[in-house]
Amino acid sequence: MSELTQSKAWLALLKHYDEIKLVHMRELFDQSDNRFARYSLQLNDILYDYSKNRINDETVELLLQLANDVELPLWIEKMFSGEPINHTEHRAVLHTALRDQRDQPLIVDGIDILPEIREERKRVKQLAEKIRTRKWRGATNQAITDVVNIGIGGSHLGPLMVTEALRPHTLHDLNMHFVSNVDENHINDTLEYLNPETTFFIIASKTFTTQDTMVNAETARQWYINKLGSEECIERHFSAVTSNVTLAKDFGIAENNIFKIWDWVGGRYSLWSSIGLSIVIAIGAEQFDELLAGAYEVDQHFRHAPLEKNIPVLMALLGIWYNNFFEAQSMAVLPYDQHLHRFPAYLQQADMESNGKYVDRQGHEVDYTTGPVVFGEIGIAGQHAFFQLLHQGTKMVPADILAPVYDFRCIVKHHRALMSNVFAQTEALMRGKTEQEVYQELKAEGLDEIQIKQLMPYKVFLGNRPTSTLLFDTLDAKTLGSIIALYEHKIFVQGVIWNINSFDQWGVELGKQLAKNIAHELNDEKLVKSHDCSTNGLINHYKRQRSKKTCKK
Ligand code: G6Q
Repeated sequence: MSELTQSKAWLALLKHYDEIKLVHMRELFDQSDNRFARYSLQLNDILYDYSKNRINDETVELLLQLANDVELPLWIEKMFSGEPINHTEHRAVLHTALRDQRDQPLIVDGIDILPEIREERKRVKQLAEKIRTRKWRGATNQAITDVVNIGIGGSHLGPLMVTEALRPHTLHDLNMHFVSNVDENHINDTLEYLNPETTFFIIASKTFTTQDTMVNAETARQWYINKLGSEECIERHFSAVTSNVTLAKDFGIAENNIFKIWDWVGGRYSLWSSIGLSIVIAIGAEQFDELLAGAYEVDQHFRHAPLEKNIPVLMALLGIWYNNFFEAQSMAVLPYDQHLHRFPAYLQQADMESNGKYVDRQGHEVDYTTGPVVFGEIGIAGQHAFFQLLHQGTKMVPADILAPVYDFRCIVKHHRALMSNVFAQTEALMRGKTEQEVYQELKAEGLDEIQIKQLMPYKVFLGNRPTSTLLFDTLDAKTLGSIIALYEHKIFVQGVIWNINSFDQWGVELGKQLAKNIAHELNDEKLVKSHDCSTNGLINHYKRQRSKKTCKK
C-alpha cells in the first residue's frame, strides 16, 4: 500500500466520496445561492468557475489537506528554485525561468541562468524582426514570405498552437507552416507551393537526432539545393533551435542561425524558449513578451497564492477528485474560441506525456490511477459529435470549457450564438433533464400519453456531469500565456500528489529507439524473423508488397 492511499486525507476523501457520490449538483445549487461566488476565482482577465463540480466545502477542505500532506508548497519552491526534481534525468525543471521578469539571479549548478536566457531571446528576436520587416534576404536577395518549422512533439505542438491562437496578430504577407510527420506527404504537401528563394526553415529539435525531424530536415535541404541548383547561401534559408549545436553545425547550419535551448527545459514546456522562434516570427517580439508576461503572472500567483485561492492547485485537485475517487478515466478540454483549435492537441501532450506514468518517484508501481486520457475539440464542433456521450454516456467525463467574453472582431451576432451554447451546455450537463421536465416538454409538443411514455427514457438526462469554465476577456497574447501556464502548473500539482516524475518521457524515448532498430531492417528485401510472428508478418508483408513497386530513394 502506498503512503498516498494510506494518508489521512486520502482515507477521509474515500469516506467523504461515499457520502457525496449520489448527491446531485442540482441539490447543491438549491442549497446555496452563493455557490458561484464561493467556488469561483478571478485572476486578471480570467474567471475560473468551478462551482459546477461535485464538491462541497468538505471536499475542498480534504483535497487541500491532501495537497498539504504531500508538501505541495515545498515542491513548488523546489521547482521554481531549480532543484533537480526531474530525478530520472538529473535535471532541474525551469520553464518558469524563461518567463521570469525579476531582477534576481537564478543559480543553477553555480551559474546565474537568467542572463544567458535573455541573451538568447535577444538573438531570436533580432532574427525574427529581420524576417518580419523584410530585411532578411534570401540567396537571390528576396524577402522571406514563408517560414517552415520542422519539428515534432514538444518542438511542434506548442509553437503551432500559439501561432494559431494568435492568428489575428500575425502578418498577412508572411505564411507560417509546421511540418511534423515523417510521412512524406506532410513535407511535400507543404513545399509543393513554396518558392525556395523566399522560404526560411527552422529545424526545431532539442536533441537534433529525432528521426522524423531529421528526415524532414534533410528533404527540405535537398529540395532547396535541387531548386536553386547549389548549396550556396543555404545559411540564408536554414536555422536551428537545439541543445546540440555540434550536430546542427554538421547539418550545415551557420552558427549565427543556431539558437540554444537548455536541458532544464522539457520539450513540452519549451514554447517559451528559442523553440518559440516560429512564434516570434509570426507575432513579433512585443506580442511574445506579452505571452511571457501572462505566464509570469500565473507563475507568481501559483507560487504565492494560498492553496485555497490558487487556480492551478484547484484545477489539479478537482482532477484528482474525479480521477481517483469517481474513477473517471478521461477529461475533455473544450475551447469555444476557434483560434484555440490546436489547444486540445497541445494539452494532450502536456498532460499525458507528463502524467502518464505508473512508477512513483521511489521506483515502485503505484496502487492508484494517474494521468487521465485527455481529449478535446472546439466545443461547438464537439457538440455535434461526441457531446452525446458527455450527456448520456455511461462514463463520467469531467470537462473544462474555455471561452472568450469578446472575440477578435467583436461581431455580436456570432458571439451571442457561440456563448449561448457555452452557458447552455454547462447548465445542461449540470442539471440534466428530469422526467417531469421531459413530460411537460413533450406534452407541449402535442404528443399523446403513449408516445410520451415510449420516448421518455431516451429524453431524460441524468445531469450531474461536472464542468469547470475558464471565461477570459479575450484571447490576446497575455491571456494565452496565462492559460497555458495554468495548465502547466495544474499538471505539476497532480504529478506531486501522485508522487510521479512529470518531467521525463521514457515512453517517447522507447518509440524513438524501436523505430531506429526497425528502420535498419527495412533497408533491404530480406524477410525478417527477429520479432514476434505478428510483427514479422507485418514487416514481411510490407516488404513483399513494397518490392512490387519502384520507389524513389
Ligand atoms: C517532450 C518530449 C517529446 C519531444 C519530441 C521531439 O517533452 O520530449 O515530445 O519534444 O520527441 O524531440 P526533439 O526536440 O529532441 O526533436
